[in-house]
Amino acid sequence: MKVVLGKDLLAANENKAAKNRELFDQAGILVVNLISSPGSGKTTLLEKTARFLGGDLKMGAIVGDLYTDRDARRLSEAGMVTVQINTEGVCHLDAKMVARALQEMPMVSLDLLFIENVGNLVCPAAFDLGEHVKVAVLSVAEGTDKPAKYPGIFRESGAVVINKSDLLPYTDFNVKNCLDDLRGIKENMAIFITSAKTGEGIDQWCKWLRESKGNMI
Ligand SMILES: Nc1nc2c(ncn2[C@@H]2O[C@H](COP(=O)(O)OP(=O)(O)OP(=O)(O)O)[C@@H](O)[C@H]2O)c(=O)[nH]1
Ligand SMILES: [Mg+2]
Repeated sequence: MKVVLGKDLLAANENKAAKNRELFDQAGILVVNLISSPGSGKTTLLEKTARFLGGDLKMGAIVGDLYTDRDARRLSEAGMVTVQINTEGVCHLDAKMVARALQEMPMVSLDLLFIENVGNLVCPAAFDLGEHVKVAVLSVAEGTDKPAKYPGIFRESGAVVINKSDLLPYTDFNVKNCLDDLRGIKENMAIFITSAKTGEGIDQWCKWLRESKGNMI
C-alpha cells in the first residue's frame, strides 16, 4: 500500500514538474536545481556566481529552507531576484512548492534561475522540480566516500561541484578516488573543483553555466 501511495505522489509531482518546465522553456531561462547536504556551500557558491556573471546575465533564485529566509537575503544582497520557500520541516522541495514560488518570480526578465534545494543529499533526488539540470554540490569536508554512499543524487545530476578546495590541505579528502567514484556512477557529467571562499574554479563553473544557457537556443 505504501509503495502505491509513493508512486502516486511521485506521478503527481512529475506532472507538476512538466508544467513548470514548460513555463521555463516559454520564458527561455536555464533552470538549475542545486542539491547537497547541509552546509556544503550552495549559497556561497551562488553568491560568487552572482558576482561573477551578474554583469551580463540576469539571475534569480528560489531558495528552499526549513524555516528561515537567511539564504534568500544573502542572495538578494548579491544581486539575485529571490523568492523564499519555507518547507516548515519538509526535507526537500517538490514541484508544487516551486510552482507557487514561480507566481512571484519575474521569469521573463531572467537568463538563469537557480533553485537552492533544502540541504539533504537523499530526498531531493527523487523530486523533479521541472529544472533543466540538477547540480550536486559536495564539500571536501564531508569525506571522499559520499558519492559511493549516496549515488542517487550523483546519478541524477548533470554536473558536480566539489567545493571548499581551500580546505584540502586540512582534510583526508582524496580527489582522485572521488573522481573515480563519480565516473563509475555516471561517465558524462561535468565536474568542477571550486572554493566559493577564495574563488578558485568559479570561472570554469560560470563558463559551463554560460555555455549551458547558450546551448538552449
Ligand atoms: N573554507 C570554505 N568555506 C566555505 C566554502 N563555501 C562555503 N563555505 C562556508 O561553509 C558554510 C556553509 O556555507 P553555505 O553556503 O551557507 O552552505 P549551504 O550549502 O548553502 O548550507 P544550507 O543552505 O544550510 O544547506 C559557511 O560558513 C560558508 O562560509 C568554501 O569554498 N571554503
Ligand atoms: Mg544555503
